[in-house]
Amino acid sequence: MSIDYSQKIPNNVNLSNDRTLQRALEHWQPHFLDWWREMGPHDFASADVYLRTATGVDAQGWASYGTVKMPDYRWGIFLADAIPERKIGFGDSFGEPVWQQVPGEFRSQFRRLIVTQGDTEPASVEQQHLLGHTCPSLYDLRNLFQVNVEEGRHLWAMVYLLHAHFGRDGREEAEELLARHSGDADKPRILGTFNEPISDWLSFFCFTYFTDRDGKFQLKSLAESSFDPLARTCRFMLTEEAHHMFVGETGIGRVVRRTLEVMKELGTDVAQALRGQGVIDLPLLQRYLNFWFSSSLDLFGSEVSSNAAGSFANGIKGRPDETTQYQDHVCTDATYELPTPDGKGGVQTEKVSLRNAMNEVLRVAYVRDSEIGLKRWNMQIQKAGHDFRLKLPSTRFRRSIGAWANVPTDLEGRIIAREEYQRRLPEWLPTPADRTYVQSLMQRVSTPGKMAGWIAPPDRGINNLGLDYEYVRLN
Ligand code: BYC
Repeated sequence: MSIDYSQKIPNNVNLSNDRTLQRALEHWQPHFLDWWREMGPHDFASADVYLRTATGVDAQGWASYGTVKMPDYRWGIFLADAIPERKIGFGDSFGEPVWQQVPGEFRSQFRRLIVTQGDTEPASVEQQHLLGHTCPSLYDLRNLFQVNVEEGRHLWAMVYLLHAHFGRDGREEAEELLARHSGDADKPRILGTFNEPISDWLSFFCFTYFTDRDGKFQLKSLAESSFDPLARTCRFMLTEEAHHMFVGETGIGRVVRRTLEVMKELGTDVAQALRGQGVIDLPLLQRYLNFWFSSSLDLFGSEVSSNAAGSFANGIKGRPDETTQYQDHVCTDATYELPTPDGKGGVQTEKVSLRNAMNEVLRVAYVRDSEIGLKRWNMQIQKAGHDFRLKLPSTRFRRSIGAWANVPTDLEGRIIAREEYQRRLPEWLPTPADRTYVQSLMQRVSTPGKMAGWIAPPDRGINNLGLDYEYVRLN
């Protein structure tokens, strides 16, 4: 179904046929806009931004480009087309018809997942609130804003489900999604990573590479859900998510390219010399990768989780690509072997039910996917003739959730003494001096076609436009 843009809330869910729901969402809309003005991109309300907006939900017609002021962006409710006769793809009700309404017995589980998903979307916009002031180019500024408005739309996607399917509780949860704030001492966002500040663009690129990739895997597993409106919503969100990860992967790739250029010019890889020329030395980049990767790993939850088992059994949340990637969709007898700390400084192998290990199954798929960018960046480094290689730390490193939470390990995942861990952290994570240095590079570049000195230009512009196009008119 095509998207109706003539309505106050653009949608392809026939909102005008359900006056009660329409009124409830129209009541929430000004609250959302107030939140956007206060917590969204700071100071850019009057800027003209070259943005894409969804016009249809099919593969071809979903993006149309044009210049928009962000507060006028057409946030709306877009579900991917229904798959006729769709059947439940996993769990105890495998093969039965999917649900158009939430079954009463699973209501609170669904609500919890939808709220958790919804909470991350505005959280990320809040984290990036001030970033526009220090953009390395207008191209990057536009990409930041594209990501921000789409995260805003993803919030709409979850709020629609809450309003349409969870009655009064859902409406209250929708208000709460605007009341919690990233990093707030009293009312923080639900998941840890979404309370980390993103005050520099290196963090932004790491976040869009690693944390948006968690989004990809969580959305893929919710896209398998037996609750069809949730599945359809997530399928459409995934098309938008791909661009966010592109921003991260190419952003880090451009940082690497620029650093390699200066390493060649100077004939050195000495950090101090490179910092003298205003670029990001590769060990510093590695420390940022360690920080954001380890933080994002926690977003998958515990390795052994009865919540995850329940979600799988009840058809609420499947595995990414459940239908195409797996033979056994019920997993009643299957087991999974997990390496866990034995409490005596060693590692043991625990055999658990596969259903209980679903969070870990997702995490393993995520780690594999995260390797792809590293291969590309390392290829650049190798081609430039350097031995240095970027590497993902072990999934045991610096964990706060799950079996490895608070177990001191090195980057290879070897358990070490806590004292050694504390002493060596400055080798592994950004130091205050690293952060100060990166912050010192964050100066706004807003001349069309110009780039900050710490990042190479992208290979191409947006939608076949040149790099010197004025992607944001600052007015
Ligand atoms: N921080 O059984 P457990 C995205 C809580 S990113 C704090 O281990 P479970 C995006 C958990 O909530 C994708 N708390 O795990 C990216 C539970 O608390 P309650 C976001 C945590 O429940 C960039 C307790 O610990 N989507 O879209 O199986 C920009 C025990 O939980 C954390 C989703 O996450 C943590 N890291 O699964 C914008 C999908 N981890 O309820 C957007 C929806 C766990 O007992 N969420 N806890 O008080 C889920 O599927 C699940 O809630 C989780 C955890 C995967 C998060």
